[in-house]
Amino acid sequence: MHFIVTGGAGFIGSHVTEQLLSEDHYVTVVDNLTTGNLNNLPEHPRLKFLEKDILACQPEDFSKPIDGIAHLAATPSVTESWLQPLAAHHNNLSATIAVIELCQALEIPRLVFTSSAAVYGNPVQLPITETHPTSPISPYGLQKLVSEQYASLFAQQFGFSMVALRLFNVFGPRQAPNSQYSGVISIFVNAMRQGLPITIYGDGTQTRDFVYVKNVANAFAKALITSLTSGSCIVANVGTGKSISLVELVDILKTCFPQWQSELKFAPARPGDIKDSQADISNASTHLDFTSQWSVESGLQYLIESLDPVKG
Ligand code: UD2
Repeated sequence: MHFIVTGGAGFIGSHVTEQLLSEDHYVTVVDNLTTGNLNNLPEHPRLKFLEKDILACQPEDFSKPIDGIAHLAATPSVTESWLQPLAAHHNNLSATIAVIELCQALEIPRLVFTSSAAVYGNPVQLPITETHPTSPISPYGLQKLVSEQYASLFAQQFGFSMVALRLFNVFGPRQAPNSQYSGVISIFVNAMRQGLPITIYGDGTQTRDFVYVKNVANAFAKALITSLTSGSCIVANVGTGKSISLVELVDILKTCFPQWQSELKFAPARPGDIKDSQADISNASTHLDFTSQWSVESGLQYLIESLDPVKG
């Protein structure tokens, strides 16, 4: 089959691309390389790369037939969405509408949209099912929620099928640790391997459902190929179904970095930080035959093995 992956040179998109290639599919990656990097992609005879913003793409840019599109191109940052709301709106919501137009023009039967646990806002019950109230507390969460609604509306009207995957806390190789708002695992792993201190914001009892990126790539592949009737829409959480606290995370990381002797600092909780998060993944299991194959521990092991040795 032939799939388009938008944002396919990014952290999660490049793993989705690899997964699809490993399943013998043809992949066209579209990426404007703002945050993506060509080094994230393998050279592969079944992979085509188009350096372009998805908002500038025309149907003529692609060769038909296309069996599905996985839309991962976005500004995946809550902070950015507060600082530059219009730019984030453009990249997160308008870009989704551009993808919907491509689905119509190119008669693409399946759209898999990258949504986020951010659509739920502050959880009122755990684990979080897809019927949990949606009440975003950031422009980013709102843009993801409205994108889902656009995709669902157009899928029903024009007869393509849509799967929205609400990702929880994804981690793994190629996740950039370069800002204080990067994923906490990328920040902690980066610091610990260099023997640097780490900081927990809050008391460390906050919990998250950390999901290894290969689990997520699997969910995308299944969402692209699973049999669905035209016009149908599925919304599914993608996590492990288990959560751990930051203190527990640090304990696991200490076993991965036994030589780490630096300081564990505590600082005030970040404003807007949610306390607990844990996915109920029964919808993904029922509709997409999804299972979380890699635990946090095994994912961390793969992540650490994938890193180049620290220089110096
Ligand atoms: C995640 C998503 C975010 C949004 C949100 C919705 C990531 C990277 N971010 O934010 O896009 O979907 O969920 O709820 O997946 N922390 C520390 N020390 C550090 C860095 C972080 O203690 O150096 C804490 C942070 O305050 C938070 C926890 O670690 O309590 C997880 O932080 P995160 O930025 O990895 O993810 P989160 O859940 O805030």
